[in-house]
Amino acid sequence: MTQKLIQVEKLQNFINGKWYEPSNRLHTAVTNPATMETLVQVPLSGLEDVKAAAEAAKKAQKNWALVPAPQRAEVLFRVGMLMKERKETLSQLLTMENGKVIEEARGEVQEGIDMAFYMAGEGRRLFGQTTPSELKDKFAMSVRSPVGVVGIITPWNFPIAIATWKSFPAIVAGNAVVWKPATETPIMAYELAKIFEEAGLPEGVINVVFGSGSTVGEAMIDQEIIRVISFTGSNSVGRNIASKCGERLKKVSLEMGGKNAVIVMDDADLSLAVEGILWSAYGTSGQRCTACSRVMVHKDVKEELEERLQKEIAKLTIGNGLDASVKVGPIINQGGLEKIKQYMKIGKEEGATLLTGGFTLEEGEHASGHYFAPTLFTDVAPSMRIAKEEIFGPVVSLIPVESLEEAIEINNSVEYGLSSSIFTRDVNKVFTAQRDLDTGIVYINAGTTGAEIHLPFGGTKGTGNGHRDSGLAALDVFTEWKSVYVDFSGKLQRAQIDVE
Ligand code: UN1
Repeated sequence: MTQKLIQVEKLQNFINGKWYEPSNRLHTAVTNPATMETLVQVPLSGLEDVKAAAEAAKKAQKNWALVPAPQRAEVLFRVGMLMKERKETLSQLLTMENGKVIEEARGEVQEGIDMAFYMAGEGRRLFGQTTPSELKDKFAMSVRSPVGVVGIITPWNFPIAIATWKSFPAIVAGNAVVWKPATETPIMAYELAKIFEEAGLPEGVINVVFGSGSTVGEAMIDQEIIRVISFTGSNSVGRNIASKCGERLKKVSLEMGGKNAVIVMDDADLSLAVEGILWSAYGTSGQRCTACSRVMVHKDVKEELEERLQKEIAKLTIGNGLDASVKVGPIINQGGLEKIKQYMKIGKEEGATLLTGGFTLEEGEHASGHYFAPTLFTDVAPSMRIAKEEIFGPVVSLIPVESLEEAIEINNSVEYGLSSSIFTRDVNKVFTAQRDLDTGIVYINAGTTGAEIHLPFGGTKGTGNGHRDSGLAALDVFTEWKSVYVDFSGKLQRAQIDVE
């Protein structure tokens, strides 16, 4: 299957509408995390390639911004149609490079298709505002104007969806893009670049430079031409990007993880809660920013929830995501696996009770690949590191609570604020929770994952810096507000002075 789906051995950068070897000729291997087989070689580009991409973007952006937005949008409609036609191939490739199970890969590709049609529709809106002027015979309006050249840095855990969340609004708004995809998952970037090319996006409007964060990412920040950096990834990298962009007065939009909790009250539909926890905690092997990694459970239903979760976890099949019966795929790489193993030690040392899981799978079909068993700790105290830090694996901590107020306080006590959820049948608790949970996304009677693309995606505190991906909010990252005053009085009117 691999041979059939991947047609090239070495990926190339996509700059100014052409495919180039990186100028330093360096590459590294991309590995399927389920099998450890090499899929393709990805460039490890350098400064020269980033410069070339930024220059190409600058040149292309001038003309692209003059193309009427509804026509810019037509390209996105074609991109959406091509993605739809290739949905199955893209999904299989995504499973091969990322490891997520095929059903979830299809879901992710669908997210990208949805974003294409949503943002294409925006080409006929891109609404501004008209505002009455203080003065006679004067007209005032504010319009969205493209920022110019934007840089996007996308992660391996949602390599195609997050790329669409960032590049589509940037493109429809009249910007040109320099894009650094994660080196773990470059095939999605290669496929999307080919789709842009076939859809007729003018050369230079999107440029893909493969390589490491420390070289390509840093070089992007250093380019004066690039006026915005939109990043999704780890908190530590995000903070570094923010301070570098801060020094350079560069706009930066950050999306950095979570420690997302499900609250289960004593009046909850427990079967639904179990389903919600399983899906949002162990789906994608817990490698979502939105993954559930804490459950605050009311003490009256704690034992029952523990039993039911253990029973259902035992049924989860772990393996290669291309097998449709598999529910939990591999961990992205050895580094990710080591981090999860480290937290097993920490959890035990801190005194949490391990109910199930806590080990790697290395025998038989799991002999090659990075597999970790779905794990459940209980009697976890909110102060423990496993209850506070992002593990990015299939690990859940059950924290017993006595009231909704206590659950909300614990929810809000962590550094992150991306997603949260509550299972309850009490309408008063529902409204209290949606108001008081300090996260950018709140679910009622559903798990912590499953954000839809036409709503803002992002979070509070250590999750971000106040910006949002997706939804209309994404346009705020990639546009500047321009206030335009048209005086048709034929004389010089002085604002604030000639107001009589
Ligand atoms: C992420 O993990 O960074 O809401 C993105 C969700 C998906 C997107 C997750 N729609 O879980």
